[in-house]
Amino acid sequence: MIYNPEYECMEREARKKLQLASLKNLIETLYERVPYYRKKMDEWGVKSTDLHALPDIEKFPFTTKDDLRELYPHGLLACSKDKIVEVHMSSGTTGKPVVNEYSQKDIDIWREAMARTLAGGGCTKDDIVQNCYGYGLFTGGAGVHYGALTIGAEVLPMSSGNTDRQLMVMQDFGSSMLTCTPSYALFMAEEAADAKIDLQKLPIRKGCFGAEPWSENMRKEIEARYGMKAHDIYGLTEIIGPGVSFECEAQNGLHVNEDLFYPEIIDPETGKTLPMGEKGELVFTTLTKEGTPLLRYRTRDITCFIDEPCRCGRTTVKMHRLFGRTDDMLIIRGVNIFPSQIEHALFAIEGTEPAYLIVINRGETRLDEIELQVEVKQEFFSDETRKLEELRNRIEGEMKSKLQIGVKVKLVEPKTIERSTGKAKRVIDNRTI
Ligand code: DLL
Repeated sequence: MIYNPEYECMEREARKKLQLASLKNLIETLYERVPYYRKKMDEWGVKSTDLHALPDIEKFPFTTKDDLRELYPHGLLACSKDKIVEVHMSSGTTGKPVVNEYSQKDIDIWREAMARTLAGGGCTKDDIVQNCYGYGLFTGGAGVHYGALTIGAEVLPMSSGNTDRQLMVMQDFGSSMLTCTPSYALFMAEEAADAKIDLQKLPIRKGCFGAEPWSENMRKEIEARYGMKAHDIYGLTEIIGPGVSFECEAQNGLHVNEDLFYPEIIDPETGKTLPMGEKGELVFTTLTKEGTPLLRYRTRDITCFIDEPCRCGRTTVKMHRLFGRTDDMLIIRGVNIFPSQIEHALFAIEGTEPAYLIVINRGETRLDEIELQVEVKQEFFSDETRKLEELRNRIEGEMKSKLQIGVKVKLVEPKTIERSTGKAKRVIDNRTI
């Protein structure tokens, strides 16, 4: 279902005109109201009058996560403080959190963006949405909640965790749509299997998953276990939360809500815009936000645009599911490795469970070593050790051929790797430089 055909299926040239007008307006507002942007634009020697066509955006300065941290908590506010009605934050692993301060207009934008997102995943007013994204400062819970209400669906505001209760509610209230991180969806499925709950027999038929990296194989696993269609949804606190881009029924790339968020892909080293289709860092400008609008925000997420007509009828550009982040790239003995590559290779191997942990140590010889802990099916532990040995060798062989570097594999019993009800932690880096 397309929630807002007028904007989602808009003729492309008309959308470009709209984007240009919004962008001019935004730049003027930022220059007038946010001292930080005024200073930066003055330093770069650019004014809103320098924007004649969309590609002129390249003349304007970027905003980075470090800028946001430095300006914590209110340094990027572009409207009067009394207009703010809600605040969300994301903490990350280091430093001050990044903040998004929403005016009522921003909440309305978010509702719209999330209604489109959930509709892309098949949500209608007849659905019962079991929302297991965390409620609180995290944007997942509130974002899905607003979107579902906007569509007119029923929401079960579960938040994350308490899996027994999640499964009870899922059965007793007949949830038809699930929203949570993909790793939590799989964890719930494992718990359901242990409790002899047959998910296939429940009405749960669709899901919108995101907030962390996941792979095509993980999608297949979720779809098979629940008997559902699983859709990827993307967003970040700084821009709006979830609702920036989402998959439609084609499940082949995520449509960007382009009339609200202007996307660019740049070379992370040089900052130059890359030609259509090339992989690089995703950058967003919020076109209509009022509270904390951002100009050319560098997300550190790596993807590419897919610029081909989509069978769903939406005309918005699509982004490929994320390949990784500029900052989660591991450099092991000079080789660049993304955790997503490890996951991809692992999921193709029969016998492994969808839980793994990458541990990086600096070995005795001062060389970096990757230990990959992988859960395997219980039967491998009850069978002869030869089978375990064979599986371990297979995984090690596969990793070597895919990553061009040796990985030590440790097979562990099911459920020994710690599960998260929110974003999964996949890497432990024990190196001290
Ligand atoms: O994770 C917003 C969100 C909530 C998105 C619920 C989808 C569903 P943050 O906590 O600020 O916001 O984290 C944003 O998470 O820059 C990506 O690196 C990662 N991320 C978000 N969605 C996806 C996805 C929310 N679908 C950061 N695939 C982003 C891979 C994702 N990574």
